[in-house]
Amino acid sequence: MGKIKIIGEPLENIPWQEKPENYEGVIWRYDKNPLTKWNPTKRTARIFNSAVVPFNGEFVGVFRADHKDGKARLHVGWSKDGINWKIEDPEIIWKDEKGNIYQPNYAYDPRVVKIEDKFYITWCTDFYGPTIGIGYTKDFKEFIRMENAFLPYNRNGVLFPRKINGNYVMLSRPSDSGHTPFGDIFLSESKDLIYWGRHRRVMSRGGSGWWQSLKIGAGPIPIETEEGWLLFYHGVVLTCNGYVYSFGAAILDLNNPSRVLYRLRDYLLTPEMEYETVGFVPNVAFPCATLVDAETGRIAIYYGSADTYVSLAFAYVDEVINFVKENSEVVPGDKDEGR
Ligand code: BMA
Repeated sequence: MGKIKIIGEPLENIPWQEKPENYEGVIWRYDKNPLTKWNPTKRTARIFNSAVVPFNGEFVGVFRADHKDGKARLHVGWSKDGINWKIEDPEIIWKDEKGNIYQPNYAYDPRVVKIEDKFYITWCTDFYGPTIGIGYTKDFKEFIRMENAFLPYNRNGVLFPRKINGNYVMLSRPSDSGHTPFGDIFLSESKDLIYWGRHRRVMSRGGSGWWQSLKIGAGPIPIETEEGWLLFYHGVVLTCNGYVYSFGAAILDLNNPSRVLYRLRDYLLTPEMEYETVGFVPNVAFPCATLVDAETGRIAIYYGSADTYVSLAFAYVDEVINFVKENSEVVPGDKDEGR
């Protein structure tokens, strides 16, 4: 049993592999990565940056699937073990709350979270440029799309798994219409998931760690722990060969998550393996989901690799939190409320 507790449900069948012997890091990769291959379904070329949740004793996911026309769309996938996935070939069809088709032009980098009786999905959608789309499902068969959460341009919309002080809370990363060469993580609140306000800056790029010097963006749904919200996030550095995406972690205040308590100076995982360094976009490790077992403190992290594959890594919550605390460097202003 981990010393620092996750506040949440047990997940006995969490996909899991023990840490390799003599391994020094706090995150280790699944030794049979990647979980998906090139051309995984008839109409899709690559499936990566995707989100999974427990469902009826098994697992379901919303997958980012780039079709053979090069455009990103969302597909549902099913799995008994969280490792072997059967991904549907047709994309998700969205309807609005009146039942009319409301299909995004493109859709990518989904996150999924269960709040009360619904699974909410946020993704990067086309609204005269990229911004945050939001919708929900109860059964992963019918999908209701709500009004777009934010104005363009924005990406990496990530909901907290419960209301905080009576409001829904969403992290996001204001951006530009292209391959944004800047970016900090902000937070917005809402009473109804329609009207958003009380915007705060959570954390900014930079610090002495170059891996997060260009931009940062929230990754999976934050994990509630006794020590605060554990947030895995991606950080980007610009090299002579383009952007390199790594990921790290931060701990946010439980009652006021715009305050960063601790934040890693060094990355947790950076592209090293061939399935991370070689692919459609080389050198990308982009986490979008975790499964957590509150009983044992186990965390399974799903991350997109090289914009080509879904990959999996593992960690124990107490090891990650202790590592973040021991190697923390909070960038000026991150500890503040940010208003
Ligand atoms: C970002 C997003 C991600 C992608 C990354 C690297 O802007 O589009 O989906 O993984 O670039 O290409």
